[in-house]
Amino acid sequence: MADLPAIAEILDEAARTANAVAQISETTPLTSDDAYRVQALSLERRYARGERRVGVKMGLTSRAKMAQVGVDDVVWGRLTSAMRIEEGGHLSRAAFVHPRIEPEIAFLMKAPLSGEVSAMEALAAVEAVAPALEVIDSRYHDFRFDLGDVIADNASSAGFVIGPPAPVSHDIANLGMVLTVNGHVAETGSSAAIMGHPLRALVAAARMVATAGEELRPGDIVLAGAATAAVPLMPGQAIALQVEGLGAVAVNIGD
Ligand code: OOG
Ligand code: MG
Repeated sequence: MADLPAIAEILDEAARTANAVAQISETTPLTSDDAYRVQALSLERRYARGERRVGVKMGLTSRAKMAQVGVDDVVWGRLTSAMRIEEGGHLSRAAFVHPRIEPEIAFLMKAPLSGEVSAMEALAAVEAVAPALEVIDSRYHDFRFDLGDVIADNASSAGFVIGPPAPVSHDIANLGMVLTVNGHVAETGSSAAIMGHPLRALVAAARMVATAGEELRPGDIVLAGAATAAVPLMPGQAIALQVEGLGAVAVNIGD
């Protein structure tokens, strides 16, 4: 029997101190179920330190992301209050192991959502949509992991920046997304790269949180997952994402 609380402590400490650790799978391959238990246990440690759960993130919802990390399954993780970065604000590179940034779409929830729901039901529970940046940071050496590793590591969650909210009447099916670093284009894509339509990521989020006995709650943020590969972060970078018709979101990287 794997010691799941001990693994949760290792990963939580790795995240808290920004020190990479060996892949758990090297010694203890985890089933997805056990890996989600580790994730829940590691989040309990964060909540005990005063962080609040503020939503969830979906990961590996685009082919570009699956190809970048070599894992082909959609995953989810929990977002906490400590991960929030103000729009246009700064983040410290030193607080992370090897952070990367991703262009995303965020849903802001106004009603509870959980279990098997249709796209229409999911949309009815959304207050607003927004351009978003996600900062990911694997707690494993070289950003390498298998499915169990990345689930246990809270799907590499590290930070997020939410841009100006837009009404849900806005069609988000196929919006151009341009990620720039210091004004130069780093990645371009479309919101359609996210499971064919970002709303499908919200439907998947409702289903996946339910398997953990949880729900999406009013006020929650749900990140749909990156439309393109992630870009490594370095001090001095000014990062911006422009989403066609939806607006822009930016963050600056400090030492
Ligand atoms: C896993 C998290 C992926 C996304 O948007 O696809 C993710 C990773 O790539 O480390 O956040
Ligand atoms: Mg992401």
